[in-house]
Amino acid sequence: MTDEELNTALDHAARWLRVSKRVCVLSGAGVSAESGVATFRASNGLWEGHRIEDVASPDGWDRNPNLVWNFYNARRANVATVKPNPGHHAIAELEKRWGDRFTLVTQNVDGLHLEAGSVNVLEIHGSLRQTRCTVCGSVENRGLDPLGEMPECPQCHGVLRPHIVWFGEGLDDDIWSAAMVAANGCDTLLVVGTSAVVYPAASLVPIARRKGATVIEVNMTRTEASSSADIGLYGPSGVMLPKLLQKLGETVASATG
Ligand code: BV8
Ligand code: ZN
Repeated sequence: MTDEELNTALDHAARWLRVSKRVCVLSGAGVSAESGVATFRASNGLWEGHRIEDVASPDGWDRNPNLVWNFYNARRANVATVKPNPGHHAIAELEKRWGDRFTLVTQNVDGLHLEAGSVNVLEIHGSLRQTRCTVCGSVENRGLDPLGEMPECPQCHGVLRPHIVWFGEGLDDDIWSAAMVAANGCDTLLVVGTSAVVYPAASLVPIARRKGATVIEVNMTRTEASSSADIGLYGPSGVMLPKLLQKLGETVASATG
């Protein structure tokens, strides 16, 4: 995008946001990229030679739970060393403007939105910080300290698994219903840092659009969601979102100045 095209798109997005009553954000791995968290497609969907869909799946767990814990322990260790970036903070700032009329739906499991101060966050794919017991089902937040190989449930000594939605697993009904309510009810959907290829998360874009929401895409490149986007802000989300926030402030100032 030329500077002029970007400025026009930012003005357009800020003017629309200014009159929006309810805002929903759908975020993906791209929003954490500038924090140093690898995205899925940048690694061509591979981790140490394994297809992520093979490791992050019930079959992968049944085949080799140790390998799966190695995969998640490596990501937990990485996330423990990183911090939210200006893109996470800008989304937390946006939430402050709309309060309970703002919902962040994230596909990310790194918890960086929560660390940046976002409050109403739907972690539809779970969290690296949480484990679930495969026997008693207890879900615990264990932070990012090392859990070692094949951690056991303190209550019943059953094997713990990451409390993460794997490929081929259904999403939590209540969390997914809340995400759909947010997408159906918003008049602006910001789609940030996602390739929009994973379902049902990606379906939130057409769901919002069908209800007449304006879709603003923030990404480095065009994606599967681009054809549904009214406005595209193409550049790093850690740069684009703070610029959008600034424009929004200017819009407010100019409207009330
Ligand atoms: C289900 C947890 C049924 C794991 C994840 C064929 C066609 C369509 C669908 C399917 C199909 N075959 C199978 C399916 C269903 C499948 C699916 O969608 N597969 C895809 C791969 C085709 N979905 C499922 O299996 C779901 N479950 O359908 O179950 C069911 C129903 C009821 C009952 C029982 C069963 C479960 C999906 C959840 C899988 N778990 N995560 C983990 O994280 O370890 S998904 C995983 O992909 C991550 O959560 C990740 O967030 C997500 C999506 O990826 P993105 O976030 O978009 O990341 P990606 O790297 O792709 O893109 C990054 C983007 O950022 C890029 O666009 C890039 O340009 C941009 N970017 C980079 N840097 C920046 C940037 N943007 C801005 N700024 C930057 N600096
Ligand atoms: Zn247990």
